[in-house]
Amino acid sequence: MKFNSRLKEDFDRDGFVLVEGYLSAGEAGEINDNIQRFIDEVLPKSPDTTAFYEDMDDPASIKRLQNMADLDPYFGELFQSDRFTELSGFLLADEVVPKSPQWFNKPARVGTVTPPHQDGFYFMLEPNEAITLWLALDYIDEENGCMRYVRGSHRRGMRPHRSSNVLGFSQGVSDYTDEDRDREVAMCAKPGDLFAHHSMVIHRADANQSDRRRAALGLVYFAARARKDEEKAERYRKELFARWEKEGKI
Ligand SMILES: O=C(O)CCC(=O)C(=O)O
Repeated sequence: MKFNSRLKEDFDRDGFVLVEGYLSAGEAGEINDNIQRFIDEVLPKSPDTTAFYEDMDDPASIKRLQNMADLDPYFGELFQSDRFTELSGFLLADEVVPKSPQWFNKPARVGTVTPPHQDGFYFMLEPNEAITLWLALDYIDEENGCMRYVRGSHRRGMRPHRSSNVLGFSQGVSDYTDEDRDREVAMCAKPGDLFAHHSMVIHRADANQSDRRRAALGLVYFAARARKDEEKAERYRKELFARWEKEGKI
């Protein structure tokens, strides 16, 4: 597949890029139908850790589905398809290793915030080179919790994170400032639009205050040159925490 070099320039400069209409509305609709099938048929037979809920007593309040590629061939194939691996490879300038697809939902009215974070904090890669393709499955705007990216933050290193009390996002940037807020770009989307974001870019989303659902599929790919070195990552993590503690940031 041939991609526009402008796309890569924007991604490298900003840490994220929007590709409008990457899938058609019909294709996004097919994914939505398969999410519903997964919820109705696969989820009841899957481990409890497959879904997180806003309210444990309300099965309609699912906020996250994970391990979908392992549990269902439709999502396995979608995730591995050239359509997504080639775009990820182009933007990361490398071969890519598919990691995991997740469904991110903010149910109407009850969907809670996504705290500001860098995905790379969870990934622990050396170098920290990975991408998330975030595929909008609904009309998404400021009212139902659109994504907000801090432009260029992927070039300014790993920020201190501390535990957030948001289920599903255990860590959030602990020193999020007005300067970060000033650099935020609120990104609206329609079904089929795709955001590609780098593992080091800070992003967050508000709660869903609307009567509409806000759902997206997040597909994560690691660059082949990125290694998950558990020992090194753990050492690095300890050093970071010691430094942040000294600086009074956590
Ligand atoms: O959908 C959201 O609110 C958050 C998704 C996210 O943090 C991610 O895809 O990295």
